[in-house]
Amino acid sequence: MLKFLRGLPKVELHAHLNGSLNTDSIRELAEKVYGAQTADFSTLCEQFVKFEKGAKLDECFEKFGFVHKLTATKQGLEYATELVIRDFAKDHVIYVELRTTPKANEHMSRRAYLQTVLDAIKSARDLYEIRVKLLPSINRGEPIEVAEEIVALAIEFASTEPDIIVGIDFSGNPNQGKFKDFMPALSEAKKHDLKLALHCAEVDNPLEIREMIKFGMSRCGHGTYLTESGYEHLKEENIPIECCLTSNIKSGTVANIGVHHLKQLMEADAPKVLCTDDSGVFDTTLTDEFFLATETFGLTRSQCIALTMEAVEHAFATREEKLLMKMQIYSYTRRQP
Ligand code: 6MZ
Repeated sequence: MLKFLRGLPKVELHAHLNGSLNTDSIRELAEKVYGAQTADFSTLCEQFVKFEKGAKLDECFEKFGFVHKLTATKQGLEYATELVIRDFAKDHVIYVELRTTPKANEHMSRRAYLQTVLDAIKSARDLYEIRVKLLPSINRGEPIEVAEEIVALAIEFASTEPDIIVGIDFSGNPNQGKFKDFMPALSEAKKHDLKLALHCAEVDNPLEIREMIKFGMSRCGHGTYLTESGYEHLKEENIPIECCLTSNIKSGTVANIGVHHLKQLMEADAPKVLCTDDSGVFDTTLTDEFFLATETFGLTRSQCIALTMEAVEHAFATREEKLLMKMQIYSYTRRQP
């Protein structure tokens, strides 16, 4: 099964750029861009992927600071983007939607950040067999004005790069900020035909969950704390839940893998996609996530193929791109014993 899953052409729809650098790539990045590494750095890397049992979601967010230091320069960000794309391609991911919050610092403006990631995506297209799209992220822990700037940049960049910039992600620590405050910025993005991928119900916040469902979205990130009626509504609207198994377990938002809502979604034949979230921070790959699903819920090969096809269906890709991906998957499965 593992061999089959490794080779299976997969589609990744929920991957945060700075969370997707695995430890080896972090080392590579640090060595290439910042010179030889010290023993202290290796210890830091080990701590990066270490999660104590019962870790809290807040602790995950502290981990990103480590990578953010490495991607704070144009050169670091550019190389990190290439490494992330390379690592997904290595795992036979044929399509990835990366999401990232443009950050401003002494080296870069938010515009320069976005341009750097965009340029790195364009260069990587010639190097790896993978299609890459980009969703600029709004970090809910930051001020509304920053969200407005990010949406304005996304709209502007999407007008020249509509093949790459396809939507907006709403993420960040769900214990910070209020969704309601970001609604005008998100409405603006929607008005300009950008798709919305919202982190929704990652924590138990019934009022906010209701607001988000009413507001609408193209895809729902995590959906852990949705109520029955929430699940039913998403199913009726054909809105998939981006299920990130390892992320949910390690960050403690789902008690154990046996009770993960993927099972419920499979049984209800509701829309869902398997994703990694932060393959670096959570030390996983999309193959690992599929394998975990097969081991835990007894998914068959056909169910895994159906899941990867479902991801194609929910990708923010064109009809032609979807057709090509389906053909690739079909051709792989036909060659299997
Ligand atoms: C919510 C998350 C997340 O943007 O610097 N991020 N937001 N829930 C999660 N579940 C664990 N995992 C990552 O990538 C890292 C950023 O993505 C968001 C956080 O804002 C984090 O700082 P970028 O590329």
